[in-house]
Amino acid sequence: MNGTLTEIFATVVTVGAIATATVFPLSKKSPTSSARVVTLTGVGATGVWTSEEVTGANYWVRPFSPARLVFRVGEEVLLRLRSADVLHTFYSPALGVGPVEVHPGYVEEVRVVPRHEGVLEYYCTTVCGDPHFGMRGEIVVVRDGAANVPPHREQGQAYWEEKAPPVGASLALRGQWLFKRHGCFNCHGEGGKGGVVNFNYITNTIPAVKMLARTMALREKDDAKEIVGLLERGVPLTKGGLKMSNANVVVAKYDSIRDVIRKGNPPGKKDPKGPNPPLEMPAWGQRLSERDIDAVISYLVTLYPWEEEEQKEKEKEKKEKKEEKDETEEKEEEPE
Ligand code: HEC
Ligand SMILES: [Cu+2]
Repeated sequence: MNGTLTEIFATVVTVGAIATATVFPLSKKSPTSSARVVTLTGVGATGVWTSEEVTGANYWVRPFSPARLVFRVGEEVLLRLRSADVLHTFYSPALGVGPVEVHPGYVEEVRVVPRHEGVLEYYCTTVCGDPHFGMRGEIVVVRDGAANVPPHREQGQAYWEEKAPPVGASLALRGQWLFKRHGCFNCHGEGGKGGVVNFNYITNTIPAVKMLARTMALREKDDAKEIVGLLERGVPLTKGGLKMSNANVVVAKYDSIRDVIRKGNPPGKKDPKGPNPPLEMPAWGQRLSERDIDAVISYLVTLYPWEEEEQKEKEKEKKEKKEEKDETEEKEEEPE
């Protein structure tokens, strides 16, 4: 596999238009003298795009650090995309590039001229192995003459090597491990807290799955406990088997959530004419057993912040009551 790296030759890609950058189709004679050449190599083994040189000799020897790219507004950059191992897809809708398939042994070239300052994310969008879901990076675009502040990106932990909990651990604990092990947190945030931006996605950020209890129509902590207990014992959830009064709704929601996890779900677009959001809920049916899917659901249901939400609810009620009172007082003051 590494031998192919010595036979690299260029291909030409023409990519479509653009949000913040201009992309030129390439002539065979590239690069032009003015463009700055930036090479990004996809490394599937550790899930990074790196600007270090990857060769057959060093591929197995050390991990490569994620690229820290800074472009300047108006600067012409020739992006050279390579793969060190397997097929990757480079996609940066924020930069107006891709998806571009990057096969090992080939170089894909894309010319970009950033038009605005900002932080532009890029991804691999072909599932290229367990580390795939951490395979993303940022390009910081700065004004010409601005200080060179590269993005600060920690080398991600090797989440796919996370040790499984001991035999006999609870189902929810297994779910917590699976959430980490399969890199779900890369899209849903640590502890499922959400906030991960998805370009041109209908709600801008990916759902906070720690709120799954609410999505499942669970109304109180005891309902959540009941569900987690039944799943732990492997009792199939049926509306007849649940104590809660809205059991039929809960069971329907549970079934549809299982389906989303099994089969995935394409993300809705905010602007229908815009690019596809880069982060898409994958189908896990091949990689998670039915029991594992229950494990993940158990874990997510235990994350719901009941006390916090109750407090918020109370404050909301108080505020509403106060507003009502103020309104009636105002009316009384009004002269007839
Ligand atoms: C590449 C990003 C990505 C990864 C990795 C990912 N998800 Fe998702 N997930 C999404 C997106 C985007 C959605 C919303 C899809 C939509 O708009 O319907 C979603 C939706 C969901 C939902 C439904 C949430 C709701 O409120 O309706 C659940 C549950 C879920 N994911 C669980 C998981 C689990 C468990 C894993 C890991 C095994 C995982 N996801 C990995 C992107 C991801
Ligand atoms: Cu990938």
